[in-house]
Amino acid sequence: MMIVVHHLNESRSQRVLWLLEELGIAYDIKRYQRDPKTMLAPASLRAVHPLGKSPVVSDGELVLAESGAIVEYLVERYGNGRLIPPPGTEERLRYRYWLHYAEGSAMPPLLLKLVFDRVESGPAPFFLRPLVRAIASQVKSAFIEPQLELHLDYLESELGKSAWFAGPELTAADIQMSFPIEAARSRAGLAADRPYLLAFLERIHARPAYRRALERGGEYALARD
Ligand SMILES: N[C@@H](CCC(=O)N[C@@H](CS)C(=O)NCC(=O)O)C(=O)O
Repeated sequence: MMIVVHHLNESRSQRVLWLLEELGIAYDIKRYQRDPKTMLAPASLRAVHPLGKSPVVSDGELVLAESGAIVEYLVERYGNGRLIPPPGTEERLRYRYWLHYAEGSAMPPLLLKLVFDRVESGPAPFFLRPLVRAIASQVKSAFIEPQLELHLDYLESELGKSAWFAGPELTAADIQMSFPIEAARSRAGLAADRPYLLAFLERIHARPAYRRALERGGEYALARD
């Protein structure tokens, strides 16, 4: 029985491919293409999971969604202790923290940024356009951008303390954290004053397993330097 990754182009499922490559697990990819206008996943993904969001992984009869849950499942079921700190250690707590933080705390302001950038530059009836733009720009500068700065400053200082998020070794929490950091670079820009974040991206992008996952996954502009 083969693991199948239901993979949407330019999406969070890229990091599941990376994890599978790091663990050396065989898998198949079923591809889904975003609608170029709305960027939404095709309806066919809803046949696999009711939300129709990527990643979804099937392993025999089991169908799993939500990238954090998928990462935990794969590491527990197939990892043999790899990519996870030993139980009872401080690193294990940090591992769990970052695994949750990536989707629970880092992604919401990044998603808001994406949405409000689109509202700001998207179509609107001409008589409303100045108003729509002013509101979007106000929400961004008063709320979204300061929140993003807060998170990026925090991540920068955390990576200044240890090489990887949970400690001195790469863990699956780094794989989970890669998406918000790649998205931050592409949506908000990471300047030279965030050297630890930039070095993190360079280090992960140089890993053979990351490169193999990119080759198999295809289109993923977020990794482009
Ligand atoms: N928190 C979920 C988010 C899933 C999610 O929103 N996936 C995006 C891809 S990055 C998606 O499928 N978007 C297309 C859509 O919503 O139709 C996870 O980590 O799995």
